[in-house]
Amino acid sequence: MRLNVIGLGYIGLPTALMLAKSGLKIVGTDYNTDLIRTLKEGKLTFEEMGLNEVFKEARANGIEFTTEYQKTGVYLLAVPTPYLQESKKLDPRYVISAVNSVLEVCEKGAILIIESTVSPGSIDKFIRPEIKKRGFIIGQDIHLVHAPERIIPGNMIYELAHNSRTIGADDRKIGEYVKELYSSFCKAEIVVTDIRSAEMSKVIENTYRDINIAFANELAKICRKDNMNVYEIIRIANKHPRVNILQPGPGVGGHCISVDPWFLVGDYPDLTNLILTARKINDSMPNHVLGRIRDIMREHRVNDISKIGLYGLTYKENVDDTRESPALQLLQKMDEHLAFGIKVYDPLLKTRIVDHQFMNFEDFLNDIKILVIMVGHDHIKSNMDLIKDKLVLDTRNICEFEAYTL
Ligand code: SAJ
Repeated sequence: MRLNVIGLGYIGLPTALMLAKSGLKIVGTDYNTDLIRTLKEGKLTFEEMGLNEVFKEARANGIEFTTEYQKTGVYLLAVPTPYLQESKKLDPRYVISAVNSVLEVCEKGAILIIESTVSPGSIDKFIRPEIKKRGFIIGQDIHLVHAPERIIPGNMIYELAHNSRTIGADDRKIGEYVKELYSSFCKAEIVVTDIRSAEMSKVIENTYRDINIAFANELAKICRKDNMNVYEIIRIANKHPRVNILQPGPGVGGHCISVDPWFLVGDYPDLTNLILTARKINDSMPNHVLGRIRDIMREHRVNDISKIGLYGLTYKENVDDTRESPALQLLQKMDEHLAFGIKVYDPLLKTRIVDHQFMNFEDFLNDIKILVIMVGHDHIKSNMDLIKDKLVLDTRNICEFEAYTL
């Protein structure tokens, strides 16, 4: 039996590779011809700890890459599910289109596993009607499963093997069968439940983290007002056995935590005060950082924006993903206020994506007076000596010397 993984991005690719490494016959499909060509040439499309090793093993086990959907018994869909900017609701277009492409080729009795995160109720609302429209009987001709992913960029391979998983299925037997498939690489508990519970639990996991980070960010603002050390205060509070506050930062980026809560806000606008407020607090952080940069410029009479350098463009440490990154949000805000010329550097980015982006760390440092650490990459942690003499705004609390904080 072959399994066709559809969508070879940040989630689909590592999952396909882990399945292939475990000995299953895997075909990876993506409509992006460049991406497929790159994978066929034996090159990866993004960097991730341990991914290269798994790639080698999956290739040795015969994983195939193609732009064509395959005639197989099991499909695993990991396509993007963005949200619509205005309504904040899920934009189901990629997942609908992938489902239709599967329906054009699949065998009777095929299992369709949706891994992409969707807002609760989306499978009933968008996916079932597509299947019925084509005359398929759900539960007979097609079996539906929702198996939302849980892995964290930066530690994906480890987490694929060690995180507990949720399998939502209409039919318990199918759920158990899919559980078997996943247990080929997942050594942790795999819970079988219904589809709606799987949809909802995934979205609230990320929402919970968003709210917790928002609490930390609000505390940072309160502490700034009265000159208290937020990190010390959180460290002490977390000694309480039932308290676990996350860390404040320059904002929440990535394609998960800053997106999923909006699904709930979009669908339940009257019931999501806390969730919406948390989103607003986290979205306000790039502005807070701008305020802190202004404070430091005033204190040290620096008037020239080109004397300021932003370190880190990715949404968090040690990944090369810039989606919804706080640093990009900050640059956008500056742009809106016609404040151009701030310098930028990120060691994990191999190409230039913004103006005034340096590709060499030393050249970048030579040109600036104030350094704003937006991301705590290992690279900067091991180069503390080089930045000690700058005025440093450390939004990630990583400096070993005295620096300005949030
Ligand atoms: N952040 C903080 N303070 C913290 C932790 C994170 O400001 O204490 C920021 C990060 O810098 C980053 C953002 O939040 O900008 C999100 O980063 P993250 O590391 O918290 O999470 P993601 O987006 O990389 O991955 C999340 C994970 N979800 C949870 O931990 C509940 C991951 O397990 C999910 O699989 C992933 O979303 C997803 O794909 O949904």
